[in-house]
Amino acid sequence: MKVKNNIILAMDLMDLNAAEEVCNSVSDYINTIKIGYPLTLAEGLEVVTYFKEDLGYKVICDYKVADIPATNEKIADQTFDAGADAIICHGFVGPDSVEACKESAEDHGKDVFLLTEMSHPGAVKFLQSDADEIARMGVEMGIKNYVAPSTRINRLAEIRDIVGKDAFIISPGVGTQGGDPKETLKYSSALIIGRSIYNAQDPKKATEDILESIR
Ligand code: NUP
Repeated sequence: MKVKNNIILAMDLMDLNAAEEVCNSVSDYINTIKIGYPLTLAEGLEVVTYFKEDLGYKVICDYKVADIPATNEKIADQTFDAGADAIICHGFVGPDSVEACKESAEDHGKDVFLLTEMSHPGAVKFLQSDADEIARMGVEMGIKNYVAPSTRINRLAEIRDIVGKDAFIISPGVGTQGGDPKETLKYSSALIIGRSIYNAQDPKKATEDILESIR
């Protein structure tokens, strides 16, 4: 996946007009939007179609799919049918569940991202101890795209080591959660940034400042 300026906007505003306004204000710099449950549940799955078809963005659906294979398949199929370019699925559910998302992605000619370790403090309690194994599973399964945290650079570096230099890693946790954009891009292919942009007084200026900091 090619991401303009290596920045993905996490659009977690829950009002479509407000979301569109922010996206438009940064569209000189950002062409890839991550849509998760907040906006989808507030405004419906049609937002995916709207951002993809009407506004022309690449859309990654952050649905952290984590169910049995049969249900994962249904979730992924609907997400891709709505127009998503990619879906994020959890790895801790195991290879059969991940395979269901991967097959759906392949059937639709789209991408799957495997979530390894999460960025928030609580991820240390359970997920961290299995994150390397999750990444290894992804490699064995032939998965090319990963999500790994910018808030723990040492863990991001380890996950990069496991998935290899050609894998595409996208990293949340930049800005509000404490991750540094430039450090993160030493190991990651693209940054996922939400509140630091959409909650800024001037989202365009906030984006320009981040771009400046990673030059
Ligand atoms: O480990 C993860 N951490 C994380 O923050 C995996 C994620 N998918 N996210 C998402 O990235 C989170 O749900 C939000 O949409 C975005 C980060 O937003 P912000 O902290 O920049 O506002």
